Amino acid sequence: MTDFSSQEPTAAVLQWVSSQRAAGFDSLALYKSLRDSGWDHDMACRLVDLQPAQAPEQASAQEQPAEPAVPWPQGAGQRVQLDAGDRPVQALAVMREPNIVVLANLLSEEECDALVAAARPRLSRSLTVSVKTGGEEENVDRTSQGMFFARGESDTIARIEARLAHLLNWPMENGEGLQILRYGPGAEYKPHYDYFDPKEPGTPSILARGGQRVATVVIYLNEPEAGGGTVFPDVQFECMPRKGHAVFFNYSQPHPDSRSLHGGSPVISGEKWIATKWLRAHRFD
Ligand code: PD2
Ligand code: ZN
Repeated sequence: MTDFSSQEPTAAVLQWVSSQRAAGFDSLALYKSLRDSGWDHDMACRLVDLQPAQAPEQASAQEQPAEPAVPWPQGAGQRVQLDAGDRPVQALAVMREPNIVVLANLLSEEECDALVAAARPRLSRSLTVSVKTGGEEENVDRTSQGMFFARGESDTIARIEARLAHLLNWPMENGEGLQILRYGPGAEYKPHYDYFDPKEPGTPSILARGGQRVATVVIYLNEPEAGGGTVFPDVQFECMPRKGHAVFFNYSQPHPDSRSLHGGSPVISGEKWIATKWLRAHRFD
């Protein structure tokens, strides 16, 4: 758990508060984002000019008492066949701490091909969300090309999103739009965490829209000839890409204790296409 209660506000957080005010966020919205990124009640009130009694003393995401609910493929670890609504999906492997499920047949071959065909003309060098600024930037650790679909952009995308919501028991509205990535030979995505680091200055503005990421689904849209597995270095686990299969993992705390460190190994030959779905704690509009 991150505890900033003993910290004095940095110039970065003061600057963030004034930029968010300029963008139209009110004190209570800013208070909530600050609490979610680890500031205590009194300091969050001070930073947004509220009297302590004016803000509902809301627990930060990190302080919530019981383990918060996170997405999970319903039935994984108890049976192979899972109910994804419109399609049977299989849970082939289940690991705990980190919480990983390898899913078979999440997408049909036709759905994989349709996503690749729709994404191909819209690819550009991949950007990642910067927790320093809250904006987007090129990342040397990520040498792929990518694009985002809007949620529900086509019938195929809406069907896949409804399937994921059913399977994972998580509202469709809490999902980011599907991201498509293409890796050529030598391209990789070095190990990283998908959650936003609560200590970074740009994180509160990212969390203002949908809260933390709590789970990831990496869906394989094709099979590279060699390389390109998804690796979890903390447990030396690697999931190899198989068309239509996926690897799911969740992280209930935005902390390395989740052991959710993961990366995309270099493609050795052929190319690798994936669709990534990130799930947020709250509605993402
Ligand atoms: O391509 C992958 O296997 C991979 C690895 C790590 C994708 C992501 N992260 C991601 O999209 O977050
Ligand atoms: Zn990732």
